Amino acid sequence: MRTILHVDLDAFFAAVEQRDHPELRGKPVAVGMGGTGDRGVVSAASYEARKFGVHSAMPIRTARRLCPDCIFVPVNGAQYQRVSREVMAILRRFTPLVEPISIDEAFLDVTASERLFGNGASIARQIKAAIRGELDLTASVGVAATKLVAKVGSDLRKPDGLVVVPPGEEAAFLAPLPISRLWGVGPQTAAALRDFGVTTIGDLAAMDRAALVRRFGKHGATLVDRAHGRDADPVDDPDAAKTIGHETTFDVDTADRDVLERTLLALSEGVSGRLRSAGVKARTVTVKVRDSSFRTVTRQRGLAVPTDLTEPIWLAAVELARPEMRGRKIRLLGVTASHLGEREQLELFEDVDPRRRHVVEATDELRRRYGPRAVTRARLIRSGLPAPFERDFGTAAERRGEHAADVERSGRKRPRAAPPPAPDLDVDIDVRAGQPDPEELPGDVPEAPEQGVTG
Ligand code: TTP
Ligand code: MG
Ligand code: MG
Repeated sequence: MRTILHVDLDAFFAAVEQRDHPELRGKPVAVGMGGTGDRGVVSAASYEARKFGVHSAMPIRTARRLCPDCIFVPVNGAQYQRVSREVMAILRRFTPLVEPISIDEAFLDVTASERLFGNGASIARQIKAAIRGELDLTASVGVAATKLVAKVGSDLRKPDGLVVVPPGEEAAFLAPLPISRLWGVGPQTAAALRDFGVTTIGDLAAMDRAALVRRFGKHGATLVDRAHGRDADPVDDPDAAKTIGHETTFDVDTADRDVLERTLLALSEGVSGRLRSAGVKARTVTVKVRDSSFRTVTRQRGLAVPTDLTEPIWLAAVELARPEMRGRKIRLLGVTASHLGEREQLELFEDVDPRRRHVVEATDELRRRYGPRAVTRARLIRSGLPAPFERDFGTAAERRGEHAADVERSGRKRPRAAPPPAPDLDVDIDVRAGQPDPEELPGDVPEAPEQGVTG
């Protein structure tokens, strides 16, 4: 039995602004992305502003209408990053097992710290006191035996909340809450569940597991587990060697450059998706090439800009692999990302086109809900190549340095075999139909994969 805390700062950006500018304290404040003019969007709203219905992601124009007295201030990203590091430093005093999941929140596994600092509830109170005393900010904390329940708990009594769910009481704690509180239940899943008469987490927990699996596939079983508060996901050990990799062995060794480069694309897609779901970016790409004589070469290089997108990883992989593949029949290819950066919302402040990121994240969400094959890159459709994700999101085995063994053992990636039968909710959406692929780099893509779609 573990003791896990989820800590999340209250109205983070707005609270930092109120702290740094005392004239804003006690007032309705909205921090605006893209400027504070009518074209901007609210990043964070102080709790005073929320009383008027102002919230994150709302157009500033709307916020101004709902709350004419609101004070709009521009985003100061560098300052929030600085404060975020100070928060994380406080958390690390209580355990080395701190897994930041965004700029203002983290999971902590304090199981081994309880003898030193007291039980989970006591550690939570000490953390809240330190954040208040040293940083003049408030945080809400959930304490439970699983990440899932701790996260629901921290959100329940905001601001300045503390919710402790004793072991064994997870299901009873979750039961009265609406299903939208559960991880992995977006608006569409919620609507589909309503067709079954499910509105609370308790309704979901009482559902027939087999019926949910018929309707939602494997995700259905996960949903039932989560509704009971069961979630085996451990807090990530920041000291563990971290890499995220995919590799595949061909059924028949091949020298076909088109197939090889498409395979690198599918592998890069899988790697980038898992980087995003882990909230990290990579600075190094490694390829592994094994030919028919079992000669195995690995080559690696750094990236100019850390990334969690497919194309930069793929371009690096192709560049590294090409000289090793030329004139050889290839048996195995692998792509691994390493030197992973901090799990912070770096993307809030970088200059990747937000529309591009938006589409990438929407695609991730579809895959999360409907399975790995729900969205397939146009260049991979009917190519018979492996789906980019054939494993569960968030599986951390590779990051513990077990990836080679793990993939070898599974032996299930068969690039030339027919794709597995689609689950009933599976739809192949050509993300490029009618619009440019937002993840595509203009003009700079290796040429082969556009041609000769097989199968
Ligand atoms: P959250 O923790 O989701 O929100 P919050 O801290 O503002 O409020 P709460 O008390 O409910 O936790 O997000 C942390 C920060 O991330 C938030 O202060 C601003 C930023 N952010 C955005 O820029 N856009 C968004 O859509 C969201 C949700 C957050
Ligand atoms: Mg917050
Ligand atoms: Mg947060």
